[in-house]
Amino acid sequence: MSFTLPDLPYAHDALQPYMSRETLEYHHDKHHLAYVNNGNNLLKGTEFEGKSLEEIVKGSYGKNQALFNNAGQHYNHLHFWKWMKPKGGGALPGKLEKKITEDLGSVAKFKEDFIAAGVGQFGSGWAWLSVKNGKLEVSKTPNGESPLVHGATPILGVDVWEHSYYIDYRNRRPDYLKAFLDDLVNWEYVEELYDAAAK
Ligand code: MN3
Repeated sequence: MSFTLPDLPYAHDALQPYMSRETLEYHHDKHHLAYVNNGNNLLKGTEFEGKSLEEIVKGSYGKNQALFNNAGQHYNHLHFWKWMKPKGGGALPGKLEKKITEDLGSVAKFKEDFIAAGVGQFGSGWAWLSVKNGKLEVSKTPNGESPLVHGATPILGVDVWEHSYYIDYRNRRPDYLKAFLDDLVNWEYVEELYDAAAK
């Protein structure tokens, strides 16, 4: 399959003041579009044409770095837009809260560890909550990598590339991560992905 840029599931200014219209205009309309266009060019003539996005990401990892970078970032951003919503954050759905408490100690401890993963990622990358062998885990990855290539299923991720926060937060990556968790996350979508991964 070829890659296509989806519309944002909300208006460009709908996440203000936590993420500005300008950030989304650059991040979605330009950065994500570039991954889509570059990915489509790099996909042509490879063994991965006709495969699903997940198959392309996993198959190109460690084999075709340029294709992996763009396909991986396309996969990450497809979810990233849906991991946020206007008036996001707030209380977690019950089933997800219970699982986080069981596997990671408490919601507060999870948030602390997730922020630490994002702050601790040196340079560009992502922080994650994923399901591996039935258990939740927090991790970080460089560049366009995701837990998908490490045998896990991502259910929440945050982009810590500077293009994701520098217009709004400058160098304050911890403040961006806190706002992401407290005011932007679409927890219903996270629970939906957890349910699908737990099946
Ligand atoms: Mn990005």
